[in-house]
Amino acid sequence: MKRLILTATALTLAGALAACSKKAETSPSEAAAAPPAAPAADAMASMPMAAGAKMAKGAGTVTAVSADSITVDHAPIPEANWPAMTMAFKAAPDLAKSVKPGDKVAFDVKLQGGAGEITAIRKQ
Ligand SMILES: [Cu+2]
Repeated sequence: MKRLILTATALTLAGALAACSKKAETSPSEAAAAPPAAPAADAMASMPMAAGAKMAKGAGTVTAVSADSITVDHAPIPEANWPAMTMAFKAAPDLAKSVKPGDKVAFDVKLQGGAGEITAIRKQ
């Protein structure tokens, strides 16, 4: 009889541990992928591009342009925690075509995973 109780206790513990580790697996990914308000799975399925992305504004001088990128010597961007620097941003071909090295510009940038994509750019 005693042995039976011990076995039952062991099974209960194993079940509790399994539940624990399952919970631990889901928490970090939810925290990393979803903004606080988003109910993870649904929001991510309907708008994958928006997950974790953040918009910011920048200003600077264009130093180089390629078919799908714009390099800007930009002022600090507090939203991204970036100091002033020269860096290449991904940009749609139409946007890249609209500027040339030497242009002073203001731009909107979508920040995601430490990279930035220019979504709008205006000469100043
Ligand atoms: Cu930068």
